[in-house]
Amino acid sequence: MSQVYILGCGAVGLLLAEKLAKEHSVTLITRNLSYQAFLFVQGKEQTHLDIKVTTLDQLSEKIHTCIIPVKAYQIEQAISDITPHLSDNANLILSHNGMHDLLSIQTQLAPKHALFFFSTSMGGMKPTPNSVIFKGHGLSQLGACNQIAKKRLNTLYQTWFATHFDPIEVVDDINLIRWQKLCVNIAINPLTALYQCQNGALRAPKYARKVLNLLNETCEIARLEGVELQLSEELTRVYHVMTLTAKNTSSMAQDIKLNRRSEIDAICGFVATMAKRHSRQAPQNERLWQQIKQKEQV
Ligand code: KPL
Repeated sequence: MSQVYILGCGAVGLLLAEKLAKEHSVTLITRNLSYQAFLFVQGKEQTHLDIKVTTLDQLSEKIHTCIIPVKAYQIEQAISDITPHLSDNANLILSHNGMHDLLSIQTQLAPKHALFFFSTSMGGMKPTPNSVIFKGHGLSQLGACNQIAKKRLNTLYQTWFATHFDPIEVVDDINLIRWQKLCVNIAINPLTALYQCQNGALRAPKYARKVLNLLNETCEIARLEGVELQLSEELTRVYHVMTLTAKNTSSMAQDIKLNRRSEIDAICGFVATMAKRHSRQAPQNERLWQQIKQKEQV
């Protein structure tokens, strides 16, 4: 049994906690101790998560493995909060939607800190702050973001992810999986947020042109960034995720419904900004970015 910490208690954090606690000792690091017990709901079954809960102030030992499944706009803060508590050779696993500058994170880490990225489209919904409803397996991918992580990737995968995360893929090219996940989030999140529908509803023919145009544009901008995505493969992946998570309400649809800040800046906003950097335009992403920003302000 190994020890893993999870920073934050969002839907993905709680879904990961449930899987990892089957074999390991899991500690959730929360802002305060308002909630000591967390519930996992699947179909008609409810179980209490077999985990410990603590705060950063109460941490009594250095952390060796920490998963950081926070929103894209919370990453900087999360990294600066956690780094003083890490052991010299800690493993950090980021898991978020959208794009974030990995170099700016890397500069805050010690030389032997390994940085990984875990991408998942596993579905979860939080009806209350201390419960999560499991909504579908989705696809997961794991990759290394720095040299030291490349050396530890296989061991990290075997220790934490090999058993309970099927289907999961270990990938060599971290940039590729970040762009692939971005394509999934671009095709699903903003449209489900605007139309307040479940992921599976986007498979209807009336959305097909929008999905195709968005992905086509995203593949073009990825190419300018040196990442070769095949439109047909991204379309297949996106429709596969829509099917695997058909009954799920995307995180952005939930954020907009509950008047919370969304991750649109790191999703469509990222593509539109990259396009400008190359003196190009990305009107499909730009339009959705602005539409969701307006909704955030309502
Ligand atoms: O990542 C997701 C999210 O909701 O943020 C998807 C893949 C759309 C699954 O719901």
